Amino acid sequence: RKPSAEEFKRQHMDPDSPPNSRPTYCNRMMRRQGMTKGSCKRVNTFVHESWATVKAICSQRQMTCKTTRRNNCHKSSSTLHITECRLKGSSKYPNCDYTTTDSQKHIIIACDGNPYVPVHFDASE
Ligand code: CPA
Repeated sequence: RKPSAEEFKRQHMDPDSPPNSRPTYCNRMMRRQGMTKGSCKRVNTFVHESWATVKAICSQRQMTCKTTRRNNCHKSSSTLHITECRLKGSSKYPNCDYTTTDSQKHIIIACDGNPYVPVHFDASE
């Protein structure tokens, strides 16, 4: 199945909550947003900004993606509030146990389609 903006929103958008370093945030959100079904997704970033702000990155600086050789990635001109969830080494499915780290960074996303919208979270820096 082709990645879609709806999938991007489910996995990466949390506009209504402020950046949050409560240690339980990732365990709760990764489960709630369906990323602990079948296996524990290893790394996932949530963005605490509006959809308008994130969508606008598709018209900002274009670059080669970090995780593929595709050229449809874009880097945010500003830093954004994000939370990174990383699976702990000691975690054993189905008990997906994550570290929660909030930060303010530039994000790199892939955009696709017409309208040209975010479909993949590539990296933050
Ligand atoms: P996702 O955004 O669902 O990198 C693997 C996953 O880890 C990726 O998943 C994002 C996440 N991650 C993260 N934060 C990080 C590092 C990684 O959240 N700091 O990807 C959605 C879909 O997009 C996948 O099915 C693959 C596809 N895809 C990959 N590159 C693409 C591109 N350039 N254009 C369109 N789709 C692409």
